[in-house]
Parts: sequence; structure tokens; C-alpha cells
Amino acid sequence: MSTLVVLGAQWGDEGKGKITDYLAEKADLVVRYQGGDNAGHTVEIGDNKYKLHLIPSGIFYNDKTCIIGNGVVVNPKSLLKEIKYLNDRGISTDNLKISDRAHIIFPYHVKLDQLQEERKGNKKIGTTNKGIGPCYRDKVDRVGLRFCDIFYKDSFEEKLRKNIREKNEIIEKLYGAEKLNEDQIVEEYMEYLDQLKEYVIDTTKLINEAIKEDKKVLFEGAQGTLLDIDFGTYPYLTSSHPTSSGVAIGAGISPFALKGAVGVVKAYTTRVGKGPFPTELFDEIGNEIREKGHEYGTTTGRPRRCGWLDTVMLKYSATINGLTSLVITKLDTLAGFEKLKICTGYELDGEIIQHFPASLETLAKCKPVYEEVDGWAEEDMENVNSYDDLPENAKKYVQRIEELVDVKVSMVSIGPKRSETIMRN
Ligand code: 2SA
Ligand code: MG
Repeated sequence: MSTLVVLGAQWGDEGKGKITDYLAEKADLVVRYQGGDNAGHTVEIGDNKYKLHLIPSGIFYNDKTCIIGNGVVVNPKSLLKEIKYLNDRGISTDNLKISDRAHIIFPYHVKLDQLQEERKGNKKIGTTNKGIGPCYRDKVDRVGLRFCDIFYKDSFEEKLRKNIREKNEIIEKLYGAEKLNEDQIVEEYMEYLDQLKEYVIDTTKLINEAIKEDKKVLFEGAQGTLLDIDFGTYPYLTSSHPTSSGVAIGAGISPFALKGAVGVVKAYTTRVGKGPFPTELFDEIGNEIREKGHEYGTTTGRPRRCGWLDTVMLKYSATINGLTSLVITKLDTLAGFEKLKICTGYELDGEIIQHFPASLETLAKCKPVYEEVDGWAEEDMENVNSYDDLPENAKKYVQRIEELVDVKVSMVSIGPKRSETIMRN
């Protein structure tokens, strides 16, 4: 397929980094189209484990152009740190490109993210505190600064100083917090941005030319569908579009140019941060899944909330994204449980519903309806090299997901390594 998006079908952390890395082998370009350094994508190659936040997971191949698209919000300090982290490990970033239309995250965005969260008390969203929401707000408010602006130093500095002063008023007057140092930010960030200039180009032009030449373009989603600003559990979500629709806007291609959407689905459900989660487990099983699956935030280290697989949510996700296939990850984590549960509907006011409600109040009233299935033993997951080698009950679990969501499962993952990715025959 010439253009494909790999995205999270749940609340993020489904294993998109690993799957993107796997699929990137056949791609010419790998493109991030939304989010920022709130993302945490883990890729394991041989004995090395890499954590990426902004740079596309295709960077480990030296012949792929890796693009940070216009829809991404970029913290220059984090990006430089990530470039150094990779270069220090012998991974070249020569093929990295940053969109000249991408917006820049400054310290006032990070500060405001923290202050807003603190002020929310028990209504906190549980953001990653990376300034993502405030930066997207400035973009929509038409006061943001973009990478193309850095080539006009004087006007850039003027706009930046104006923004810092205005944000400082809010920081001081509304939040009673200490103002940020204007001169220091200007000096520090102008220097960072100077270092990033070499990567900045019109990536939209590059991507569209590549599509025209029939090159393979892989779009890498961050976070997940239920964190989408429109379709997620508002307001407990992120400020971008991790859905397939986000690709057109976040990379500058026609919506008709996208040929497929791979939904990455964790074999159970996790969520980091606050907000509704119908199949959440508060018992020992939830804790066991967390420990076995190492369910801690890649960016913040926060423990992730864990629960059973929710196919009501997955069907919604399949519809919104037009998913053309599913990849089931972390099937290995479920090994060893005698029984597993799959949520097949929600009970709402005595009725069974199959759709994902918009209102949080309605969602809070929804009780998951479960179907219980038999599990498989841990030892049966050893030496599995092909789909046929999987334990029978694991295959049945995969088939059941396929039936319930009505999208074919093309791949399963049974461990973090590249070699632990199994194509379905
Ligand atoms: P933000 O910072 O404004 O985007 O936070 C808003 C909500 O979006 C959630 N969010 C995430 N959920 C899962 N994974 C994410 N990336 C990191 C990871 C997160 C981490 O890979 O583990 O390390 O904690 C991610 N980024 C944002 C966030 O939890 C809020 O619910
Ligand atoms: Mg993650």
C-alpha cells in the first residue's frame, strides 16, 4: 500500500512505535502528523531499547526520510535532546525533516499546562505537562510561532517577546505564580532554533511529491483514538487528532490520498491520566496486568490504569478511522490468566447499547457486559514463530476480536522485539 497510517485504536500506548518500526522497513517516508513530545514510542532492536517522543519511529533505518509534520507541536529543547540521544547511540538523524508550518512549544506553554492542571484540583486531566494543550490553543488563537518564522529573526523575536509578556501577565495575575524570564527564554530558544534550522523544509511539498512518485509513505499516529479532541472522552483527552482524519490536516495531503489505516490494539485496555474507562479493573488482575505488561508511562513514568478489552470502543474506533486492519499487541501479557473477559456491550438504564456515548455522565452509567473466554498458558507462548504456533485459545481470542470489531487482524505481537511480530497468514 502506498500510503498507510498506523494509529492507536484505544487510549494510546498500544505499541504503535514497535509496529511503525516494523512496517517502516518497506516505507520511503515515515511521518508524524499530530501530538508532540507527550508521545512515548518504544522500539527495541536487538538488545537495544529506544524511547522516542518526537522523531518518527522510522529513524532506525538509514534510508527513510523521517518527517515531523505541520500538525505536530515541537518543543525545540526536547527535539535537540532526542537528536543527541540518537546520535550518541550511533543513529543518524540526517534524514530528519521538520515542517516549516509546525508550531513551536515554548516554556510558557509548559508552565501554563502545569498551572492549569494544578488549578483544576480533582478535575485534573492528567496531562503529560509538556505544554501540548496551551501550544495548540495558541495555534487556533492565531498567536503561535512556527518554524518558518525563525528565518525572520527580528519579527520572530518581536512576536516571541510579546507572547512571553502576555503569558507572564496570565501567569502572575491569574495564577499568582512567578513570571518567566523573558530575556533568558529569547536567548535560549533563539539558539535552539538556530540549531534546528537545517532540518526545516516544506514537508507538505515533499510528501505530496513522494505520493505522486508512488513512493511508500507511512504515517505514525501518537496517543490514541479515544484521546482525539473531537471523538475522545472530552475533556479528558489530548488537543490533537490522533485519528486517521488527522493525517490529511497534520501532513497536508488530500483525504483521498490515504489508502489504509492500521489500528493498533493492545490485547487489553490501558489508560494513563484521568477520565472514564468502563472496563477498568481495580482488583488483583488489574495489578497483575500492569506488572506483567510493564504498564508505566514512557514519558512520565506514571502507572497506567488497566482493564479488559473493550470492543464497543474498538468498533467506534474502527468506524471513526475507517480501519482496514488491526494489529493486536501484547498478547503475551495475557498468557497465564485462566479466564479472560471481553466487553461486548454496555448496559445503560437496563438496555444493552453498542455505541460509545459522547457524554461523560452517560458513560459513567454504562456497565460493561462481558463475555468470558478461556486463557492460555505462559509456557505455550515460548518458541512461537508463526501464527499457527500460537496457543489455540490465543488464536480464538484473536478471532473473537475480529468478529466483534468486524475488521481483520493482520498481525499480532507477542513481545517487544522486532522478531516477536507475527504476520497472520
Ligand atoms: P496531554 O499532555 O495534554 O497530551 O495530555 C492529555 C491527555 O492525553 C494523554 N496522553 C497520553 N496517553 C497515553 N500515552 C501517552 N504518551 C506517553 C506514553 C504518556 C506518559 O507513551 O506513555 O508517559 O505518561 C500520552 N500522551 C498524552 C494524557 O495522559 C492525558 O490523559
Ligand atoms: Mg506511548
